[in-house]
Amino acid sequence: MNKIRMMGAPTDVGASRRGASMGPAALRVAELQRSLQQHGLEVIDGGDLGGPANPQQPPVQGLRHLEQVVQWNQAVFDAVSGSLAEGEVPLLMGGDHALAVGSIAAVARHCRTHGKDLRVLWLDAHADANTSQSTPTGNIHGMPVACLLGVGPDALTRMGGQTPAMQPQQICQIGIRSVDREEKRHLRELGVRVFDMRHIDEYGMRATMQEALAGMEPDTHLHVSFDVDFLDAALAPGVGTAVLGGPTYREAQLCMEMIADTGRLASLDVMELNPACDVRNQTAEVVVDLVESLFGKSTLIR
Ligand code: HAR
Ligand code: MN
Ligand code: MN
Ligand code: MN
Repeated sequence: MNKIRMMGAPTDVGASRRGASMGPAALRVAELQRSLQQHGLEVIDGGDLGGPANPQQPPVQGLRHLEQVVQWNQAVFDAVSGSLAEGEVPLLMGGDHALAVGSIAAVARHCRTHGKDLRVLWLDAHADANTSQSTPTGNIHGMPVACLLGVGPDALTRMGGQTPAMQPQQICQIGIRSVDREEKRHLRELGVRVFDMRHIDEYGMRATMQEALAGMEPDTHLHVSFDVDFLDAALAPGVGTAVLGGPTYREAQLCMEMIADTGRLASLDVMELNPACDVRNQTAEVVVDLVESLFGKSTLIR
């Protein structure tokens, strides 16, 4: 595994509930860096990116804080691009999930210029495929998947230089259990592969992940966008939009371990951790534990 570079994006401008801006600090308190280093990984903490404050304004034409979301995404895009160019594995610590636009646009551009096959795994309770028309909240953290597939405000859809940044076949969603009505139609039209909780209930996490990870090539760059609310709300209360009925601790571990086993993980987002909603930083600790597995903890002791 190449050198991992942690980078914090302490903002919640894409959400309406405040607190995801404290996510990077909570991950550092839970010793993310040292925990990964314990497994022999080379990890540096590049500190936090900068951006505008949260103005706490209502949405304008279905979009809350578009200007601030764009500025933060530009900072993320530049930092992730720089890290990939150095041959590193960027580990983005959110911050709200709207920042996945900058992160994944950078990864997609890197893959285009290096002839790599991009695959994105979107671990989330939500599909994040709303538009300014379909959104019930105006919160842009409910829109990054649509933006990456070319539907959304120009400043976000054009972030990586090519629109759309990726094709629907390149993304696969897991753990989904909260989708808005119009968003559902939109997902179907786009043709995004969704392994929702019903699928995991019926087939189990093992078969689900086997399907989701099938067809990996030697030149595949696997990006994982991990929204912490993917996890069951009882296990991970420290998120702004918790949803019951998510993966248990063991199911989440297996998910991470199977990703690690592919040996293709090359960039990661850890998003939506909200210490203001947490209890004694327990969610951050669970996340650190899972991220260790994602980078091969259990493989090392096998
Ligand atoms: N679908 C809802 C909306 O668009 C909530 C989605 C945002 N929540 C997240 N993203 N944490 O995964 O407002
Ligand atoms: Mn999300
Ligand atoms: Mn979510
Ligand atoms: Mn790469």
